[in-house]
Amino acid sequence: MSRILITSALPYINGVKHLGNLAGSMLPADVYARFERARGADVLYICATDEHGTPAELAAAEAGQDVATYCAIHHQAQHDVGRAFGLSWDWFGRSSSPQNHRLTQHFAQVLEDRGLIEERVDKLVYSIDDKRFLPDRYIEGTCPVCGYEKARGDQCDNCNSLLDPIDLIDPVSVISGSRNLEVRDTRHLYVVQTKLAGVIRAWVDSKSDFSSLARSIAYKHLDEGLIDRGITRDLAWGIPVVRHGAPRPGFETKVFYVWFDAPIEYIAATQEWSDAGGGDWRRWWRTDAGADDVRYVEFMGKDNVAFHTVSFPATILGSGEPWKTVDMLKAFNWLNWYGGKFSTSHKRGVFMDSALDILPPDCWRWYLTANSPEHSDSAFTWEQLVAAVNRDLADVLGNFVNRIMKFCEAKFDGVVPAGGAAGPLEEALFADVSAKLAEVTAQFEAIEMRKSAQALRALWVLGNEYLQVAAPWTAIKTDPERAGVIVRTALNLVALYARVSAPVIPFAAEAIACGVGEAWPPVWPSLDARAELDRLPAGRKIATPPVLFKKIEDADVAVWSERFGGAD
Ligand code: B3M
Ligand code: ZN
Repeated sequence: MSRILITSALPYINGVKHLGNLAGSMLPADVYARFERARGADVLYICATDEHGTPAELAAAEAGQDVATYCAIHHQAQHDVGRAFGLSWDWFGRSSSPQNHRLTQHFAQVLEDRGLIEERVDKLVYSIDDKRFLPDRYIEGTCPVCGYEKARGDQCDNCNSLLDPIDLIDPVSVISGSRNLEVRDTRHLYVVQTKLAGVIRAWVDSKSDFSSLARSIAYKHLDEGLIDRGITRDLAWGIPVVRHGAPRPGFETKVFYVWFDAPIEYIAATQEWSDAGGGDWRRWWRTDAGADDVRYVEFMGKDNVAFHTVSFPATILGSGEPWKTVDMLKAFNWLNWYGGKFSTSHKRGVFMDSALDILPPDCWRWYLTANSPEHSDSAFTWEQLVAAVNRDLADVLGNFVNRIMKFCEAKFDGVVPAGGAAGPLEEALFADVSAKLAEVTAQFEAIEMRKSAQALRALWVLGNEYLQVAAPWTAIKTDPERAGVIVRTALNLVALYARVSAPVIPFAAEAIACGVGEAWPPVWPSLDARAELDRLPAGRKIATPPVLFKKIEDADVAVWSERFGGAD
C-alpha cells in the first residue's frame, strides 16, 4: 500500500479565505487526497491555520479582541467552512499550538548548535506613537527610485524596486498614519542560508517531480544567490525566542518570524493529530522511523514557493536531522476576480463562507477545478461559473443520471434489470469508457486539475451519447430485453460516474452512489469498462436522487454581480 502525505499552504488566520486561496491550495490537495484514498493509498492530508505575524495582530486589534481569542474564533470558522466545502483534512491544526512552539524552538536550537544562526543588529523603523517596530509592509512612503508616493517598505508597486524601509522618503505608519517614526537598532536572529546554498541547490536538483512552475521559482531564487534570513521579529504574538529552553537574553520581547514557524507547523500539526489519537507522526516525518517510503506532496500558490524551496528546506536540511522533505511540489498561479484582486473591503469577489450562501460546494469545487489557475493566472467570471454548473454538471452529468434512473423506475419498477448479451453499441461503449477511464486516472495521478476535469466531463458525455443512440424508450416498445440491457449498462455507468467524480464533487457523487446502492466512500474502478459496467447486481432497488444541480438563472447572476461585483 502506498503512503502519501499531503499538505496545503496554511491559510492565514485573518478572515475566511476567498475562492482564489481555495483554488490554489486546499481544494486541489483535497481532490488529490480523495483520489489516492479511493485507490487504496494510506493518505494523510494535513493543514492548519497560520496564526502568527502582523496580520493576526492587526486583525485582532481591529476586532477589539486579544489575539489568542481572535485566533481561536477564526481557526474554528476556517475549519467549519473548510469542512462545509468537503475539505477532508485528517487534521486541521493551529500554528499557535504547543506542538509548534516546541518544534520551532527545537529547530532554532539545533540550527544554532550547528553554527547556522547568528545574532545581528538591524536598523528598523520604530513608530513612537504605535509603540512598536513596524514590519516592512506597514510602512508607506515615497519611493526613492521613482517617486511613487505609496510605495511600501519592502517593495514599490509602481517600479517594482525592492526597497529597505529606512530608504522611504517621508514614511508613514500604515497602522496609525503617524509620521512620528525613527530608525532604531534592534537585534535579530538570522539563519545563515548562504552556508547552505550548495545543499539547497543539490536538494532542488534532486526534485525532478516538482511542477515546472515550482522548479522555475526555486532556481530563480537560487540563481539570484541566497541571502541570510532574519527569523525573529519585534512582535508580542508568536513563538517566544528561547535558548536551551530559557528566554533568550535581549529577545524577551521578540518572537519567531511567522514564515519560520509556519512551515514547521506541517510537522507540528501531524504531532497534534498524533496527540489526538491519530497515529504515529514519526512514520510520516522521520525517515529513521518509516517515513522514507512516504511520498510527500505539497500544494500552494506561487508566492509561497520560495519559502518552501529555499527557507523551509534550509531549516530542515540545516538541522541535519532525518526529516522527510517534499517529493512533489504542485504550485498554482492565481485565480483573480475579473482580472483584479479579491477584496472584502471593496466588495470584490466571493469568499468561502458567502460562496456557500449562494451555491452548493460541488458547484464551486467543479468550477475551480475545471478552471484551475494551473498554468497561468485565471480570472473568475460569472459566465464561466454558469457554464460549469449549467452545462457540465446539470446538462451532462445530472441529466444523464436523472433520465436513466427515472426511466428505470418507470419501466423496470426501479430495479436493476438482469440484462443480456451486450450488442455492438455496448462493445463500442466499453472501448470508449475504458479509454476515458485511463485518461481520468492518469490525469488525477499527474495532479493535473484542469485535465482531470476535462477527462471526467468527456466520460460523462459518453453516457448521454449512448442513451441517444441506444434509445431504451424506443427499444422498450418492441424488445424489452434489449431495453433491459441498455438500462443495466447505463445504470452501471451511473455507478461508475459516482466513483470517478467523487474526488471533485463528493457530495453529488455520494448522492448518486446512494441512489444506485453503491458503497461509500468509493473505491477507484479498474480500467476494464466491460467488468465495471456489469457490476450492479440484478434486482437491486435503485432510487433517483433529488435534483443534483439546480441551474443558475440570469436573475441569480444579476443579484450576485450586485453583491460580489462583476465585470465592472
Ligand atoms: N499563510 C499563505 C499565504 O501566503 C501562507 C502560507 C503558509 S504555508 C506554511 O497566503
Ligand atoms: Zn518606485
